[in-house]
Amino acid sequence: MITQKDVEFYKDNGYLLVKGVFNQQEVEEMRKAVEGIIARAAQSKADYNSAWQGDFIPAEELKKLVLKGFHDVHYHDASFMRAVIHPHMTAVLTQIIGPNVQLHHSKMLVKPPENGAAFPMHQDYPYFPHEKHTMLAASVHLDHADEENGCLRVIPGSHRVGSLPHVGSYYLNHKEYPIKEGTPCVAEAGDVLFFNYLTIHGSETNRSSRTRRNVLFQYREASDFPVENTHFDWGMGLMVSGENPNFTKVKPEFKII
Ligand SMILES: O=C(O)CCC(=O)C(=O)O
Repeated sequence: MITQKDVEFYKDNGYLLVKGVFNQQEVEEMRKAVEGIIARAAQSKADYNSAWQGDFIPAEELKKLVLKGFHDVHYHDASFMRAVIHPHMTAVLTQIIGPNVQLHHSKMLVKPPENGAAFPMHQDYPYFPHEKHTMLAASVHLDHADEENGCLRVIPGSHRVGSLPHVGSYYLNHKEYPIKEGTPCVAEAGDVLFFNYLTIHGSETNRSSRTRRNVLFQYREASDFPVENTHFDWGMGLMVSGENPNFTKVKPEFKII
């Protein structure tokens, strides 16, 4: 799926856009699954607005922004589980992470037209710090994403700077790191943007008349352990590729609620 040059690009820049990881039919299946989650959430009155809060946008504007965000999507619909372990996906992951790859968590991010919420620039590292920094996001595009509908933006090479102080541990100072200065990653439905959890990224408001739907899977190398007891999601540690050299070290505990 990718060449050695792509692997070098990822190592140098901290991100890689891979075209055509999923075909039209697979994209359609995931779009339907996203709609299903939104419909069931509305029915069960669990339909929260997950838009980021903070001073990175004027308060009046922030009030209008909407984000449909749900975690653990592979527990909502089987199409996402198929995507998590899709052979095209694992082909890329094993080249940029190594033979043994685990899922950390999954989520969906739907930015509705006109007022789809922005993401201030941030690193994912403070949310789930790990020892070896192998953690990366694979953001699966379910729509064409461009500057108008708030595509992902990255700061190439920023993963090499290490972890930076975040405002209230959520995002970077927006005056120092304005969203618009990130490199826009224009993508088609079916493309996947891979980026390391130290790579600075974010996205602008969706001001277009088009929805921007993404599903995001976080993966890590199987012997890369968390350094803090934070951010536990269902399915954390599922083997996506290879074998688990340390299975005795981790035992998930579940509580039925
Ligand atoms: O999808 C986006 O626009 C941003 C997602 C993001 O920054 C995140 O989930 O950490």
